[in-house]
Amino acid sequence: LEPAFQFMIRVRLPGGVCTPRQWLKLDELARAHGGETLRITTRQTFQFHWVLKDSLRPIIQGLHETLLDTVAACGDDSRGVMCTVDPQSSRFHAAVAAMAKRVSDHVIPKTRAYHEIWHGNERVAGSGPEEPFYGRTYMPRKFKIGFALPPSNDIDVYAQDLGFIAIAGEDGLAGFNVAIGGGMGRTDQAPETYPRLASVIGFIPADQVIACADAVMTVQRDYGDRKDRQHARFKYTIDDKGLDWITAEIERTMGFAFEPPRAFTFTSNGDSYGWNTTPDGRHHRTLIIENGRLDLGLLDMIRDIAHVHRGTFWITPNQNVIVAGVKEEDRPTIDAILAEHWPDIDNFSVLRRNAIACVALPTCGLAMAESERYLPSLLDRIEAILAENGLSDEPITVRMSGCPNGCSRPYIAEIGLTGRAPGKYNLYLGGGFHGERLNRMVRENVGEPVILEVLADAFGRYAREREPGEHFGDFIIRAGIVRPVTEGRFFND
Ligand code: SRM
Ligand code: SF4
Repeated sequence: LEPAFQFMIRVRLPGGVCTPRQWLKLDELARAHGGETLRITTRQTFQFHWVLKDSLRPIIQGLHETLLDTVAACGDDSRGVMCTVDPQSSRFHAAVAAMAKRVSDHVIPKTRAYHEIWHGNERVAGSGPEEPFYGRTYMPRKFKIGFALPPSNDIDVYAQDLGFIAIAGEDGLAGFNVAIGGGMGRTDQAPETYPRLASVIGFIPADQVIACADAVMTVQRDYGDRKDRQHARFKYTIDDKGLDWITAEIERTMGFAFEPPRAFTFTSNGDSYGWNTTPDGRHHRTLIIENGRLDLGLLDMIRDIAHVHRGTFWITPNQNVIVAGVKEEDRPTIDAILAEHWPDIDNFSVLRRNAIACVALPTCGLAMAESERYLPSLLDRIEAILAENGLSDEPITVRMSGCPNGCSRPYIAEIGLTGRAPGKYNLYLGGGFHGERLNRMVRENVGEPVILEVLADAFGRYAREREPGEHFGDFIIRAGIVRPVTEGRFFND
């Protein structure tokens, strides 16, 4: 008798855009084979958990019926390509989302093995093991690409190996600033590992995106560390070789030089909640999905919406769902469905709206502590302290991960928590509100009482001493509560 192995399946969904038909298929598969739950991830896609071996093929074949796949959702290759979905930034959304899809299709492995294994396709001549870009050895490590549309930095562009920041011109989209070398993962007690913010190295016209992605990935493919996996991400290649050297090598591979970076401003890395209307007259309704976990109640609600919705769904990097592209006349129908299933759907505190937790226990094999299942109750207590200090309306970013890998991008949160042991976390403060600054550890391996005590002190001072409009993370730095981390390699100093 074979053990009942269970698997996680991650869908490839470039830019987080999904049609109602695809949603209905995902819903059906989750109910039939995924433990009646679906998980929205921090990279704008879906994960099925609790999948038994016999269910792998039905899920992958079911996804294929609606043109979805799981290619390169994991592995040493280019992962899911992200794209800003915040409706406040949607002037170029359609164009840039299409570009994210194009880049994703371009950078995924071209092997036919996936189709042979999961769809029973015959091997055909030329479908051998050699990959045109990845060769036999693929990338040294995972590689992450994302497109940001200022003023929203919802994708956390500084956490991407390769980030493109859209720049408007007089007649539309001019091109992109290119940022390289972001990453979050680190290991406790291993100071040679650290999170790093991506460095902006220049500007490229919009029609050079594929050439640039190819060149950047080529440089990491050829120079990344293939001996030590803990040191194999692009961020370490850049710090080892030097940013100037890497930039020159990318330019040499592309065959042209970057222009100087152009001006841009980010204001937030969160989502815009409720209804938002874009200049094209379309309406977009953000639904808060706490920690991205869709239980049966939420699945029922969104299934009802998917049956009548004539636009698309956008999955946000903050693990929420936007019912996007709704016509004026369809708004009442969507509102009626929401009211029927969840009358107080918007009743989330400002703190909770800006909070993210990774999956962690019970499904993540690397988890050292709870995250998704614990953060909601910790937030109850933090909300109470904020209320005592008159700070309930202050947006403050909180991110929890069950281990130092940082799947919730905790090292750029104003309050970051990473699991060390059951009930114990490292506490970090001082990250930038829109993801522009790393935070720093203020307490190591502590439980809830210490976390709350440190936060109560910091909130008290923030309430008394902050300047108008000053974000919590900025205050923590200005007040000298923590020293700023100027570069990733100094994170552990
Ligand atoms: Fe992650 C590994 C979940 C986004 C850094 N991540 C894992 C695994 C697959 C555990 C494993 O290897 O066995 C987790 C599966 C847990 C489960 O039960 O589902 C896992 N990562 C997730 C998700 C689902 C978290 C979430 O709650 O949404 C996110 C899926 C994203 C997606 O759709 O592709 C997720 N992971 C991230 C991010 C955020 C991002 O990419 O923007 C990061 C930090 C950015 C980065 O890569 O530096 C991240 N995950 C890691 C790492 C550390 C990598 C490193 O450089 O050290 C690992 C461990 C590893 O690769 O060895 C990891
Ligand atoms: Fe698992 Fe750690 Fe990622 Fe959380 S941060 S999902 S515990 S690997």
